[in-house]
Amino acid sequence: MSSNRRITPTKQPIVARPNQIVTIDRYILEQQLIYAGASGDLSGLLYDIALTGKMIAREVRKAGLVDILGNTGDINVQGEEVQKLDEYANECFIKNFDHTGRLWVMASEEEDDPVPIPEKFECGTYVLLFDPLDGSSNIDANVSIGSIFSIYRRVTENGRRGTLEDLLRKGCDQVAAGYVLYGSSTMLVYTTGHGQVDGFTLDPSIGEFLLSHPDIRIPEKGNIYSCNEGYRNLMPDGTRRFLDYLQEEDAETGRPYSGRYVGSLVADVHRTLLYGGIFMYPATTRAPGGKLRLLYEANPMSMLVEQAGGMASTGKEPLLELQATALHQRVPLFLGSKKDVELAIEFENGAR
Ligand code: AFP
Repeated sequence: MSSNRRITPTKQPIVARPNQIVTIDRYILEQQLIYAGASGDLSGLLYDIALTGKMIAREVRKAGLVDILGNTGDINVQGEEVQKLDEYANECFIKNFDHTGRLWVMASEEEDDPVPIPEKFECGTYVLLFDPLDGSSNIDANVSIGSIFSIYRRVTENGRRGTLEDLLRKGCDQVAAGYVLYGSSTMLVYTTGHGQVDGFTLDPSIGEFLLSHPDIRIPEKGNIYSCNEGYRNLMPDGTRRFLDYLQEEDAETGRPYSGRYVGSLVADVHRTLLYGGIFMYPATTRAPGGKLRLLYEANPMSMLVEQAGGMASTGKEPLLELQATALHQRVPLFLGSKKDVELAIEFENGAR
């Protein structure tokens, strides 16, 4: 059987009832049981994401203590070298996944080239792409940051290891995607498709992610826009006219919209998923291809938003239909509530 197959559910997904405590382990296991014939490898990858998120969260929580615990390069009290957080997060992903036997190849936003599975370990059928610590320029200001991941089935079958061909894909081929948000609490939000997006909050006292946001649905229309308006003069005409439109007063269409921009994609997308509205990072004259990375940022976030009932676009075409041609390719991104993104596209295309 081709490893690129999609398994369809044979039972209805479980929906947690209020006041029920559901750990992420139990949830993943129960979700797996509704897919007859599932190998358990995807479940295993999700467990490993949860573990990696907890390990990174532990270090992020200590970030403000750097002057007390030691600076990057220092030797800490355990005799270990203090690492930069983004380097730690990258290493954490690689070390937690390279030996599991579930992956064919990996790619990290922090690495120039694909990350192969070492010869000494078994390979599997899945492909993992990740941004280990997105928004890291915010760390010192104690602003929310996050890790983002994207999972595919491999397309090459031959040889012992995956290749670039397994990594350069369309977002619509993803089998799972999600993020871990290191905010006022640590949350893991993921989807494996089928119109289901779930959020889990880490209870630090027991070290478990608990189901806190089952079946997240994004409102069809919101009243918040999220965009770095510092670059307004560098943006295309259509984007500037769209911003003008959102800022006009019109009670019937709920304008003006409120502006919210953290500058940390995970935080901005998380708010957009929960409250609705639109997040946009358009092309600018300084970054004509956009700033955000297609494979590590735009694709996984777009899958999440679309599975929650929203929409994602480059401004010209459906984002998830874009064929990647380079590992670190950038792309303009518009995502959020369906009606808001549709409107943005009309402005981008000059229809308004
Ligand atoms: P850093 O990882 O350098 O902080 O970049 C964060 C990011 O990739 C993404 O998380 C934000 O949405 C976006 O860049 C912010 O970019 P601007 O600073 O240009 O608004």
